Amino acid sequence: MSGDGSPQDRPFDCHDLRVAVVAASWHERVMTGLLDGALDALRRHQVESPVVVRVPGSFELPVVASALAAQGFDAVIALGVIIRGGTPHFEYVSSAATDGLARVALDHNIAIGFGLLTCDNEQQALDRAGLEGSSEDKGYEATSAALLTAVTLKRIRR
Ligand code: DLZ
Repeated sequence: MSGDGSPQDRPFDCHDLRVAVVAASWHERVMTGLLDGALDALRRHQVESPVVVRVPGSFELPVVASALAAQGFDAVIALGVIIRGGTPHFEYVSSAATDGLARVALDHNIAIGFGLLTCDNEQQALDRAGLEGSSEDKGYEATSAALLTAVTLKRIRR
């Protein structure tokens, strides 16, 4: 939980939502924290049988999120960690993943959980990963924000 008193801190009933998680595989220790946080949020919001799909890297998140969105999921939670290196690669992968996920949300009119960490170093990522000693849990936060969005979209469509 974020612990900052935001609406995301109070779980609400999402048992009727179909939710998928797509998770990159780089920086596995951080990813374990993000994935645990996301699954914890889904459990607390009573989401049943979430589908979890792993992809190689964050660059691959949007295309798989798009395929999941096309399958009729109410929300897709995207998790990844990109750490700055010595080349412009960081910018390219970060932009492609961020822009791609935003496009999936708008093209499919679906809630996308934006659980993508873009950090200067591993410590920044660990601080946000919801692990023991972390100050933030971005996997939980991104998931509860997506669930809130999915519930809102359902209400608007009714
Ligand atoms: C190649 C690459 C690099 C250098 N760094 C990361 C990273 O920090 N985080 C991440 O999720 N993925 C990284 N990748 C892999 C790319 O996202 C992608 O999987 C490959 O370029 C293959 O398409």
